[in-house]
Amino acid sequence: MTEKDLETVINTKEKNEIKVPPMYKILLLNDDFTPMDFVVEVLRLFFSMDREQATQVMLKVHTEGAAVCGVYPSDIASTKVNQVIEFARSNQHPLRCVMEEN
Ligand code: TYC
Repeated sequence: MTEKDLETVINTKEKNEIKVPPMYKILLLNDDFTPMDFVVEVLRLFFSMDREQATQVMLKVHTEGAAVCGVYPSDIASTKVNQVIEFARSNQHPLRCVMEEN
């Protein structure tokens, strides 16, 4: 194989490689005011958790300051963060929700 052939093979492989999209963790952050039951509802509604799992994640946020509630591609993650914040604000709660690259 000539050097040119090898270059073609490498370039073709690069083109054919499927790129995985960057993924983002969504975290809930603790505060002193948002009711525990409300956080459990958020986790059920926006992250499809059952009551048991939602309660565990809520308690992890409460005791450790933050917890991951899901991992998603950028557009889904930012939509969920906005939905959670909008839902919290419309119920007068200061709940914080952020995304960060995995
Ligand atoms: N610390 C809150 C309380 O004692 C409960 C809470 C849990 C708030 C998780 C926010 O993301 C949160 N009522």
